[in-house]
Amino acid sequence: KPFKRILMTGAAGGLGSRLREHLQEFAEIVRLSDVADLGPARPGEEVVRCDLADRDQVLEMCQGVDAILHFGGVSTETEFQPIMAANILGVVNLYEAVHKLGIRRVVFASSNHTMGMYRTTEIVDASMPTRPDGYYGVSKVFGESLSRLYWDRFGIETVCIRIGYCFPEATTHRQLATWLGLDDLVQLLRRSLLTPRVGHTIAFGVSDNPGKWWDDRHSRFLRYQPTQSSRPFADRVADAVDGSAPNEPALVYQGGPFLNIELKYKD
Ligand code: NAI
Ligand code: 15L
Repeated sequence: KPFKRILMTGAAGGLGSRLREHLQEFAEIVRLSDVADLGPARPGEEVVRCDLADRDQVLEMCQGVDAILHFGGVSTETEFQPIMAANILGVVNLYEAVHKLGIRRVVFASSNHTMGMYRTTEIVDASMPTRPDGYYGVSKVFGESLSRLYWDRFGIETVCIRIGYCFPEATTHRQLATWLGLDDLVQLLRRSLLTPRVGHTIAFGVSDNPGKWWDDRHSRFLRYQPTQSSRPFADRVADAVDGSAPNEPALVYQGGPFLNIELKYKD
């Protein structure tokens, strides 16, 4: 196997639990971590409870690890405090540990909400300025930027995957454009972990959907070739009336429904 031990943060989450059985191909030991309960370790696994906001716990979690899939954190737009703790302080703690321990590569679950203020009529590529649509998007931009710093100063490699909509089914027009199938996500992780030199790369986590908004010209060297598409969901979605006026922010901007969530410092 390519690695002795890899770590996945956020392993109790939606993506973490769907990915769990697919991680064995990457390493002899898969260390799963979350602040939430993960149940008992299965063969080939280790389970570590860790709050990303706790610097000492993060250092401990990263001991003995060869590469990291960083999926832990707040995954939606909400009040700033928990985003700051898990996504901003959390990623600072993670990269500090990565540097101290000499870990060479990270795959960071970034998000399409780093550019949610582009319009749905625009095609976005990785060289365009970020345009986050809320605190959550800003926290992902922070992670992308911090990982860039650690590449430029210390040569630690990161692939930031701006994930679209990675759930089993697409049920809205926006989800048809942004959908990412699980097999395609696994392929992206494989290419991100195994491509010899990735430096600091921003890739788009999207399947081969008709009408997608993102152009992967800057990450083509990863040789990610999606084998899935949202096309099979299109018939069901075609007639769906979502009740929104065409000029509503949720339809105008790529960030979609996150545009309807108020910016909240605290509830
Ligand atoms: P999720 O919310 O189901 O899972 C996130 C996990 O992180 C949870 O198990 C949670 O307990 C853990 N977590 C939260 N705060 C933490 C903390 N302070 N310390 C340690 N762990 C903490 O989210 P999901 O859907 O599994 O997404 C995984 C990652 O991928 C997230 O970083 C999310 O932002 C990103 N992503 C997911 C997309 C999707 O379509 N599912 C789209 C774009 C990005
Ligand atoms: C995200 O970043 C979220 O983590 C996920 O739950 C979805 O809301 C997705 O974006 C999306 O844009 O649909």
